[in-house]
Amino acid sequence: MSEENKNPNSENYGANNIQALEGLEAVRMRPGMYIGSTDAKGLHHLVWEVVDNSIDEHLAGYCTQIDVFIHPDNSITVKDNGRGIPTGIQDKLKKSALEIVMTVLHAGGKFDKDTYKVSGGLHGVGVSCVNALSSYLRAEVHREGKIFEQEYSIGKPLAPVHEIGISDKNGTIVTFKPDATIFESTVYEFDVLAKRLKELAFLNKGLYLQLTDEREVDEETKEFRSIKYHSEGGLVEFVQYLDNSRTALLEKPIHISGKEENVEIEVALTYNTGYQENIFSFVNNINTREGGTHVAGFRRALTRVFKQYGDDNGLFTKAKVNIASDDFREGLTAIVSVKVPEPQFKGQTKGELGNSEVTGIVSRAVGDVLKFFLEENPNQAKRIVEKVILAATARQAAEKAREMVQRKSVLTGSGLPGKLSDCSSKDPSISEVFLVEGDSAGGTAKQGRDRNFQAILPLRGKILNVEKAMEHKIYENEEIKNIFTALGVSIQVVDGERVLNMEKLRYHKVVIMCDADVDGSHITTLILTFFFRYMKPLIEGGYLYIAAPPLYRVAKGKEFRYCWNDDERKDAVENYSKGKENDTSVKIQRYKGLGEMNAEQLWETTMDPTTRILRKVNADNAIEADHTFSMLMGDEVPPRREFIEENAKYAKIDA
Ligand code: 0RA
Repeated sequence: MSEENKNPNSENYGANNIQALEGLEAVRMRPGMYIGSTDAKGLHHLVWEVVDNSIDEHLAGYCTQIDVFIHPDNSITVKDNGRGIPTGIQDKLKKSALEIVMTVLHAGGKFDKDTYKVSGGLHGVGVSCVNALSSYLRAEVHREGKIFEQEYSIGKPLAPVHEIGISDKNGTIVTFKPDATIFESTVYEFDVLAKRLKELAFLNKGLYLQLTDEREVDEETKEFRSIKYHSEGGLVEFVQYLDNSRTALLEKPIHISGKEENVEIEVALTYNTGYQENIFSFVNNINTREGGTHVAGFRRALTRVFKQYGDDNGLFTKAKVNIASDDFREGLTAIVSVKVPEPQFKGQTKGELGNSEVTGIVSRAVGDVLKFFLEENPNQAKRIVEKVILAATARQAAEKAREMVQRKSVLTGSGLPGKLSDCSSKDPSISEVFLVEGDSAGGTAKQGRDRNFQAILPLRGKILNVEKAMEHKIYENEEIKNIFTALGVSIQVVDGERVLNMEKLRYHKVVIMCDADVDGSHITTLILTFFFRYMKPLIEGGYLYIAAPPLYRVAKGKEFRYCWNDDERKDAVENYSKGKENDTSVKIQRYKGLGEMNAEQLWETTMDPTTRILRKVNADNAIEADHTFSMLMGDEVPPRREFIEENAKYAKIDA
């Protein structure tokens, strides 16, 4: 780009570049086609559509700060200090470029191949879609010393673009209110927005991001709830953050950056003493959950360079084990981020990069730096190689242990664990299994259940912490073996990778049922960690749930009510005492554990599909989930308890 073009005041960008393509009516007719869905996900997607444009301004070198506001009525403002959307009159349509960007589909206007775009990436449909799906939108542009404004309703301008003042700054401020007739829910979640903004801060080092929630005022400071994100270290800080409760094997993460054929590469990687592989990948700031050619290139380089290094130094022959490529990735945490001018996305959820040229480019860049690192840092190299050898040994032990479990379950006929009280139904789609904490609660659940479709599997006390255990230990653990065989799933090795075979899954609802106290939350988290690490497809399939037993029973005489939180309890007490203070005939029973309920109570509060509350577990944000589980179950103890208690309160009710 020439210097002249970089001047935000120049009209060189040319309002002419913006093409008119499609009407916004189509977007309102079929919103799902454009933003994926009209549920909470689609609602939040609107924010990313606008923020992505601001990020593009950052990538182009103009924007240093992005502020997002959630207003009390759940409208949103995104403010940036980029160049500002051009406002000049476009020759062809005889309209302001701003109006065209806001009202014409795919008129982002930035068809410059030298710059990378986030917008127009995965779902990228442009800000005009946000406009079409908003009952009200206002765009304010600071550019060329002036302030311009235009307002819209369901995508239609209420007046032409006009000047409303002067300004010595550049930037764009977009405020929109999602159309309540289109979205199932119009309530924004602070945490959802915060998580992605945090990720964007790591991915775009130097950029300042801030989220302010005007719906919530801090009681002490009297200020709005607000959070700021900024990272100078970028991806290096990102992997350090991900591994902050694990024990590092390297002094600091290895950082790789390079550019070839217009593809920009940035990678940060480190090793920890744990057993998990955590590679997260991005293309133009978009999380590629299914990986793709960039991840393939990264893995290829890792295997090639370490194998060469081990062979050259005779390290593997000495150890007398066969090394598989998996072994090079045990305890690895890495972020692979590429910027590709014209990314092709494929795969089920379009979360996989397809551009084949990227594999070689990433592989070369990563290989060169890694090779250099190993040569320069023999001590750290040795630590990694030792870890790889350990991984290979453990993998072979795990394969044996797994075979044993899986073969045994075939040999013993039905193969079902003795502890399982199965249901009569053999139809997985209507069958449920409750994983219950402790034998005694298990007994109550067994009495209380509807045996037609509800099975009970009691689990003894604390189950193994899989975050800290080696894989073979997991298959040797009695409780975990029972879970595998009861559910009817198995782990198989396909092309050297472990995959979960769910073809014979026996229940479409797997419900974790633990006490409603801190210990119970801890056990729930242990079980969740196990599912997250070893049965993720079960979570992704939407089969995993958490039961919510009530916390209180408030009674007066023969009348009573169950309460799931303090507000409900207060309501119930007020109701029964009818304003009378200290009414001693109102009795509050606090349930500390499932054991305090009898079978009938457990059924009506927690197991009866018509009255119970089940929370569906989802793994939407794998990055955040990984960090959470490593924090809860990993090496550093202190942050845990607090976190569990905090999150017990905020857990979402889904089903
Ligand atoms: C069209 C062209 C240019 C920038 C933008 C749109 C733009 C859109 C948004 C949406 C939110 N913030 C934004 N910032 C910029 C290029 C501008 C130029 O070449 O001067």
